[in-house]
Amino acid sequence: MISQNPNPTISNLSAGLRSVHLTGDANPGVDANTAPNTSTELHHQLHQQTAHDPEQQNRITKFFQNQPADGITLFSHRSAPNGFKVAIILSELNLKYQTIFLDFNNGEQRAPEFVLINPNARVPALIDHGSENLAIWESGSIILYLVNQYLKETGSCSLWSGNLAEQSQISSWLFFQTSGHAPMIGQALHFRYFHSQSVPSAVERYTDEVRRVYGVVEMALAERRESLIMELDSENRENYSSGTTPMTQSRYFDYPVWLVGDRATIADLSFVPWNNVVDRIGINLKGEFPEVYKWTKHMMRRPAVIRALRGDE
Ligand SMILES: N[C@@H](CCC(=O)N[C@@H](CS)C(=O)NCC(=O)O)C(=O)O
Repeated sequence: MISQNPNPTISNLSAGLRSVHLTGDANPGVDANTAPNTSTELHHQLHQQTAHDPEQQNRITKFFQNQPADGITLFSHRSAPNGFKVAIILSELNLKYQTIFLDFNNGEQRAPEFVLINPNARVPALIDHGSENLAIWESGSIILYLVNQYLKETGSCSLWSGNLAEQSQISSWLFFQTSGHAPMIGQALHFRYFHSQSVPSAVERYTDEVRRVYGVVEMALAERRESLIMELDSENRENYSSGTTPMTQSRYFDYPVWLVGDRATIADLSFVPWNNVVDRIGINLKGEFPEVYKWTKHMMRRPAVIRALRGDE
């Protein structure tokens, strides 16, 4: 059950993007030669890789020994776009939650208690304490849980839909974001900034793939724009159709358009934190993907998005 939580933030650790291994192996200490054969060995290895600072390890252990009776805990990281993706949805739904920002430098994401709730040892993960400490991992799955629960409890959810056909349209974009958009930017960042060797072909391959993904989104938004202008700017419709007046002159040219329906949904909002860092791989949204740029700007102006990106709960 989703409910209000008065607890304050537990931690405010900051590590910065340079310390984030966006794309490294989930368990970098486990290689093919030393891979464990049994769950006991695996458990032992995970213990070995946990925080070197005992106080920090205590922090995670203590939390799991004495979990809140109600409310939501989000496990995130100060520089993790996938964590902010979930924070944006929590904030948009106006849910009370606390964030534990894990310290990757100290291996907190591999603390045994954390790995029990997220076998992939990454953020985000979320615990719904009011639902018998139900633990959910993978950003897309967490987002779907939150909107479905909200819909069930309140009877409507503008970020989602009660209609199966619309749900499937929204899910298509959400899955495209989590499987195509985020990982490709993650890989491009990795090969540009963190990889041990310079591999220009990998930088090029992943940056091109991000551009391809943005091309898909740009095309979809441009189609929505055209339909919107044709519908709302009816007195100029003929001129737009014949090409005598460019659509850029329409007063609806900067009007918000959305991937599904006529409102922002989780399909749109899931893209925000990654759009926010894409300039670091040399992509200029404003110049290269103008509809994506306008769409991102509209979302970045939403008070709930501003709160979430600031780290306010
Ligand atoms: N598919 C996962 C990706 C999670 C992920 O890669 N998280 C990164 C931060 S954005 C992480 O936890 N990295 C820590 C590490 O690699 O150890 C999701 O969408 O939740």
